[in-house]
Amino acid sequence: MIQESKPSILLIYTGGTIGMIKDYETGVLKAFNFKKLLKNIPELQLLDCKIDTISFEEPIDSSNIQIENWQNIAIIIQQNYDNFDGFVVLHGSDTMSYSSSALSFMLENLDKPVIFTGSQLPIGDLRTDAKENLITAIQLASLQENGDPVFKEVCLYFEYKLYRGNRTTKISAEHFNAFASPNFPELAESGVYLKVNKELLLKNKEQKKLIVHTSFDDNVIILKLYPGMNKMVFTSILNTPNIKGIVLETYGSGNAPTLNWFISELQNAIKKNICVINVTQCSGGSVNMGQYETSTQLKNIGIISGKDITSEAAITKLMYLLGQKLNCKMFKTAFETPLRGEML
Ligand code: ASN
Repeated sequence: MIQESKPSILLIYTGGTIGMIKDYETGVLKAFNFKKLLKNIPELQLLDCKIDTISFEEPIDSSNIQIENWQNIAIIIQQNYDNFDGFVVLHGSDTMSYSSSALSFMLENLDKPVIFTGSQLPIGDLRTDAKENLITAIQLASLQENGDPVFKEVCLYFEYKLYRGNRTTKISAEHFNAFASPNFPELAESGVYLKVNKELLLKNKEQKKLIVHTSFDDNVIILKLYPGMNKMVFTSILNTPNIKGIVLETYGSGNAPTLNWFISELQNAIKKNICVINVTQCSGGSVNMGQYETSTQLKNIGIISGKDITSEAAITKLMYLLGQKLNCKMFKTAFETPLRGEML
């Protein structure tokens, strides 16, 4: 009889509340060495998989996350890709949606799960949400069908739900249910059974080889419109030295002021090859330029539609595509095309 080997999972610890401890002098939560903490979670021994861990040399609060950290995670996955069946990235919740979006663009042709998780309370806390998040994330990363991983994309698991990472946004600083995926249903739900919505999953049908893109361009900005924004402020932001891309958070279905100075400043930016992406500041729904008079000019001057993308996915996709050095026309087509299931 052939013995099926257990799935092997690599836990990548970057930091975040999950592994923090309280500094009793100041009362402040600080990142801690996770390998030591892992020894205190006996439940992990009971899981039907082999687990290895790797930790950032200096774990960080995710508010300190930088492009170099994303590159570091991508390289760890690349270097260990053939030796593991799945990857669980332990990460602070504050910027987890940005990081899971960034990694989704960095990892092309993924055919293994990369699941981000973390917690709202440290794993050592009596009422912690960390254990459930960690254990179920590992179980989901180990799920296989005929020896093939079920999830072949970058996901985010939190409070009983597995989401497509680049569709998520953090919605609460205090609820255990801290994330939402307003424009895309969850990929799986954990109850008495693990219920997987198979029809929603990304597939690597042609079984192409993993490509890791680590070149990101950080000459970008997210600019949220608000009534009362004056010309000086708007113009100076658009003229930031070296700026190459702007995610413009507009109203409703992609609407903005029709003021002459506003439109002509945007037009000047586009003439200077600055890519301007229209995303909605609503938490759900899509940009639809041309639906209202207040978005028609934006469409006509060549603003790129972010459709139903989140701001987190838009800014990371922008950094990724600028890193690919596409010409302006190709850039627009590429941005408006779903690359990793991040938009319609
Ligand atoms: N500040 C923490 C972080 O993002 C919050 C958390 O993990 N819940 O690293």
